[in-house]
Amino acid sequence: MGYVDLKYKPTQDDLIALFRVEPAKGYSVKKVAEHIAAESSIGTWTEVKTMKKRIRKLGAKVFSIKGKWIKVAYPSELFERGNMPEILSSVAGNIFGMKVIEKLRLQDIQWPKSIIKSFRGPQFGIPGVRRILKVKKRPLVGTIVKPKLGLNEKEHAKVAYDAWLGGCDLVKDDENLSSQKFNRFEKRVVETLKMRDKAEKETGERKAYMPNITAETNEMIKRAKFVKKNGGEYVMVDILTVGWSALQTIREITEDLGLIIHAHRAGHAAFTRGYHGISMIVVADIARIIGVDQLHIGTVIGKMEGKKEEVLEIEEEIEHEFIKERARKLSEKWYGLKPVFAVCSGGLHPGLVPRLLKLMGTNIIIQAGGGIHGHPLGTIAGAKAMRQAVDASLKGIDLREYANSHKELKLAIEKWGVLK
Ligand code: CAP
Ligand code: MG
Repeated sequence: MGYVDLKYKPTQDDLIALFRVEPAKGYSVKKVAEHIAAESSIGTWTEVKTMKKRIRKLGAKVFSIKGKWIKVAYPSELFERGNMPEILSSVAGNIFGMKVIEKLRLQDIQWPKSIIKSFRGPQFGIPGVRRILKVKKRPLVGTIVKPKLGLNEKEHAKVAYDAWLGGCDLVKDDENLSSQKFNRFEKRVVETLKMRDKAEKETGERKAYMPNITAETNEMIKRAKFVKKNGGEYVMVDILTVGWSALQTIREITEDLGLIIHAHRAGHAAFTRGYHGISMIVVADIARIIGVDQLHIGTVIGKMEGKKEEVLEIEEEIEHEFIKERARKLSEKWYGLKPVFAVCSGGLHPGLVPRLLKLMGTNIIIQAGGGIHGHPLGTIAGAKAMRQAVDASLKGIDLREYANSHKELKLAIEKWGVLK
């Protein structure tokens, strides 16, 4: 059955996938495109006698082949509304394992309104988070409690308190901290929220704690309810290790509980790097559609890989209402989905702030773990130095000059330098 139809014009209601294809030896891109469209919609490796005329209409259509890049249109009735796992089992399932493919990368998806509207989308997004934290315009400053594992609940809470005292708006658990023997979830939440309240009173600023609820789904529901009961406003979830189905459940629960979702992407680089896998753009799409409020997207200049063009594309994908079509990028309409806060984190320190803001703009969350707790004078000074770096950048003052009258920043720059 022909799945390649270069004359096909996709309808508004089709889901469109953009793939980069490296065929196995002896196969053309066109031949492989045929296999991809078949296997990800209604076909298999051979014609079947059970096929019916009406079913053929459901077949995916390859409507564009340009070099290694193909576009495939899927009738949206192939997909169950509100069921992200099933959608991905189709467009991001068996096809990666087919022998006819050397490498395959799912680069982007254009989602039809009927599918987008079958999910909740972000409850708060950027405007809601800014309203709750009472920070209108400047970038939010956050930290991750370090060492990432090993502190007990009270030590954890004290590090958080110092970070808030020094000027952090947000403090999060690290991605691999859940409820270990040395730091139980419930006790940590109670102790850390107590410190949050203390820091709010002493600074007069809103402060927020993002406890990591990553666990088996029923356990995550319990932990989210515990956070709410104890006056928390956020949950943090490692969205890839918990899985899309669990994230959908957490989004349902947070709707009733009114909790902000901070999405960590630990594990993404197992399949978002290089030419075989799924791009971070697609991960960002899915996260926004299901409805996270904040998402780690990279820093370009920190310790994690992520080229400038890609990180900026991810920021555009999660913040804008319309995305224009361009090379290696499908257009997108988000039909009113709230913008998701871009979280820039990983290897950051005060000396990188000016360049980061120049690259990413100021409507972001800047997170520094080592870059705060590694400050020569400790956490409070580290948080102060981050805020001083943000203030200097927003005022357009050179960091080294600003450091002359801000000792915490001066010490940070002496230790880690400044990226012009
Ligand atoms: C950063 C971090 C974050 C990374 C994740 C870490 O700590 O807590 O998990 O930012 O990377 O554990 O590395 P540092 P990404 O500030 O000490 O580097 O945001 O790219 O997903
Ligand atoms: Mg971490």
